[in-house]
Amino acid sequence: MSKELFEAMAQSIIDGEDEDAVRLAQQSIEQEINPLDAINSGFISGLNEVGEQFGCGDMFLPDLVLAAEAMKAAVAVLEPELARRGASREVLGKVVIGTVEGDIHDIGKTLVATMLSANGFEVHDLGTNVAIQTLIEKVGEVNANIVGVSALLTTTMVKQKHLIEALEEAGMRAKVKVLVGGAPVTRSWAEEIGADGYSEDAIGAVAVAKQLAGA
Ligand code: B1M
Repeated sequence: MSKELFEAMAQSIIDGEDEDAVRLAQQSIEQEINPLDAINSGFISGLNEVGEQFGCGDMFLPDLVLAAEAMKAAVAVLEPELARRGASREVLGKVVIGTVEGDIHDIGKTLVATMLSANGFEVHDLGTNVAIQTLIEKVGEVNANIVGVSALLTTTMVKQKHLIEALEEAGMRAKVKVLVGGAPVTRSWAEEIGADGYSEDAIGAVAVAKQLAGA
């Protein structure tokens, strides 16, 4: 019974059908299925499948965006139930994330934030056009392990470097790992500016974040 429900959950994400995802999440609550199992064995399987197909070029950006939205809708239904049961998911680490100042692109950053959240990170998404000082203050406030910064413009990627310099100046560099990404960002850029992690996509960002958090 659960197996069929989990398969339907995965399929709702692959199809990007947020109404189906919400209905199936509600159904799992009615059937008293552990919401952790619904997320991990059901919905995340679908999101991982979409990520893989996107990586191979078999699915495209609109599919990815719809899948991410369906995933968010399902998790929103399940999270109150998780809290009610006092069964909060194991938190792998705390991540503060945002798109750098001067840059309003948010589709990729939001995908990364959703994937991190879906995979067990506590994510504080500050949105787009985020000032370095705002990122640093949030890192201190929530005691984040990782700060993730996205940049989509060649003119704004330098802000990733400025963040690392500002963390050094604030004496916080040793306390937080810096993860960078975005279309113009490369591994060699990440190495050049002294970032701790780089990923070219959202699926890879989860793997890198797990490494950085020692999870
Ligand atoms: Co803009 N834009 N845009 N744009 N835009 C680009 C980036 C551009 C390459 C288009 C082009 O000219 N070919 C170009 C930049 C050129 C350059 O810098 N060399 C460009 C430009 C010039 C501009 C404006 C300046 C245009 C103008 O106004 N004259 C302007 C800038 C505004 C600003 O930010 N100040 C602008 C505006 C916009 C829109 C608002 C219209 C819109 C954004 C809407 C939104 O985000 N809500 C937009 C869009 C949609 C694009 C393109 C077409 C698509 C970006 C996107 O969402 N990709 C883009 C061209 C392109 O990339 N093909 C372009 C899909 C997304 C899933 O990928 O964001 O790369 P991406 O994220 C990936 C990875 O990069 C990685 O994982 C994600 C998922 O796999 N990743 C991370 C991302 N962040 C990560 C963080 C991590 C790890 C991995 O760790 C923290």
